[in-house]
Amino acid sequence: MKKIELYHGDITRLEVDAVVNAANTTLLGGGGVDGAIHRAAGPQLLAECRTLNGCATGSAKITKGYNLPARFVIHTVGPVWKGGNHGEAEKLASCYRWSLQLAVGNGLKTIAFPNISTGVYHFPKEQAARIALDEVTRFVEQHPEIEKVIFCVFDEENYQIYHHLMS
Ligand code: AR6
Repeated sequence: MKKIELYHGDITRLEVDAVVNAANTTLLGGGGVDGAIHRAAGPQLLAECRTLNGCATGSAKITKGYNLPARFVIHTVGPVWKGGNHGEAEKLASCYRWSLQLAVGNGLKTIAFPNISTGVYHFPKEQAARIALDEVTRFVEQHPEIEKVIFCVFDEENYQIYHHLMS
């Protein structure tokens, strides 16, 4: 069975141990996938996020999933694209690694990622997809306890990129 899957749709619908949120350093909500996750999880998610004191770019923190079908939310903060010479690639790779490390540390086996930084943070989509696939592939090879990683793509452009890279 393949451990890495592609799903085209809304991450808030996925029944997994954890969905990853593409948050900002405040962890206090925003637009895009962050807004969708907070709306679907309900106000208790924001209440728990307020206790976390934010999160650094490239790092991740975990909360419960509240009204989501997912049991947990892993909030990570992707880099804002500033042309590519500001450590953006390494910071994006770090988001995927930290999120997976948190999942393993909490005994979670199934995890879904959105396309971190490729919305309002403007990271080039194909480069971001290659980084995401490289990091996740390497991690699951080294951590057999992870059973499934889903790349949840929402927009058509990301879907075409992932479909091509994964086939
Ligand atoms: N399910 C899955 N993916 C989604 C959904 C959804 N419901 N909605 C959007 N996407 P973005 P960023 C995809 O802008 O670039 C927020 O305001 C979307 O198609 O959500 O990391 C935060 O608070 C895109 O491919 O996140 C931060 O301030 C991907 O999610 C900032 O945006 C990421 O787009 C983070 O920016």
